[in-house]
Amino acid sequence: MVGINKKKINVGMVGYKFMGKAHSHAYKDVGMFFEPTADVVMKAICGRDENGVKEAAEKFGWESYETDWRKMIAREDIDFVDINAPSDAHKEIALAAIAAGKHVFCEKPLALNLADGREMLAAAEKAGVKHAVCFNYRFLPAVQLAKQIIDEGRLGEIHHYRATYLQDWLVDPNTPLAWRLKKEVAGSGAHGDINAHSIDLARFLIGEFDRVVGHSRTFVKERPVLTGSSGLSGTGSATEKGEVTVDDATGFLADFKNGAMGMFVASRFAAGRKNHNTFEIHGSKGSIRWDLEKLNELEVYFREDEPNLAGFRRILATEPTHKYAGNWWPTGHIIGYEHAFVHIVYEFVQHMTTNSPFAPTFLDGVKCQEVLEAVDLSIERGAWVSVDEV
Ligand code: SOE
Repeated sequence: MVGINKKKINVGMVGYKFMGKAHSHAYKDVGMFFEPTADVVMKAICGRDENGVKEAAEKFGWESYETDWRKMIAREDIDFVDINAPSDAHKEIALAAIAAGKHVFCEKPLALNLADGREMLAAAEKAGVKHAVCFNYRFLPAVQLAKQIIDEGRLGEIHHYRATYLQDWLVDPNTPLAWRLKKEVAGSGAHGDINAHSIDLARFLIGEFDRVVGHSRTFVKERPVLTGSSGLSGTGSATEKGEVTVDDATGFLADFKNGAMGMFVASRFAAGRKNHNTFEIHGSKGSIRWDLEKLNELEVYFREDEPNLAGFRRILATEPTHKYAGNWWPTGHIIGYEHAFVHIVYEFVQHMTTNSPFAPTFLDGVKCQEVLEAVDLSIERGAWVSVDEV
């Protein structure tokens, strides 16, 4: 609840497109459904195009706007900086915010590459500011339940971890060359954008990676040059084409430090799959399966069940006992994609204001980047690569 005498924490946000909207929504909702120790004040939103950022400020409910992020960071009324601009901007903005003593909330992947991510982590740790990477899917009630089941040992020893993150927005060769298809802006393609989520979920749920081996494809090597952006892709030129410099799909095998075997596939060419983020885990005592497209549900199988009654059961994670669920609606009144952002914002506000434990930090961003780069190296070498090597 917004309280008259409650402490305030002021956010300045860089970026106002897809993630900018998701984050703005989270800042608006967090005080209505949760009781953070400080009210988040949406102080300033920043973007290069004045008309665009002004319109976003009005529509999303920001108090002011800036067209220069340096100016926004320098403002004394900004306590923390939210970075959801394209990936090539993360490092410069984060380092400037950290140097100004501001806390940082950064979209994933943390950086264009591992070296940059490590630099960001070192700077944040040295300055003693709080830092977060927006791996939002950890914060869904069903995913939290999966973590609880595993931590309680109910799956026993983990044997298999299988993750898919499948989209199809590039299967049309005329989909234009958006920033996500340029290595210098995005770092990598499906790998850094969506395998990054699967890697983070795997680390969250079952622990660290040991070694990896991957393969990757760019199915369409040239696409129409972007003429206007909207949503993920935008509109393209009828005549001019440009080179795609990232992967369309990357898959890899993994061994985990706990002995589990992993399989991961990320693709933007999986016709019919829109945002199919799944994991399935098999242990000595049972299995669990989750799918973002049914995000409130967790399928669970326990081997100890009576044989004639055993089978996968579907748990609807909307009970007040399921983490975060009780803050929303009565049982069975499901939540959606945007709510995970509210939950991560809530946890980060608590972390900034009360020093409560928090993850994922820049350290998790770096750990994820290590796995991403180990996979890239394995593709280059055509051999397994130990994650400790990168
Ligand atoms: C685009 O592929 C994208 O929006 C990702 O960038 C997000 O992180 C993911 O949650 C959904 O897909």
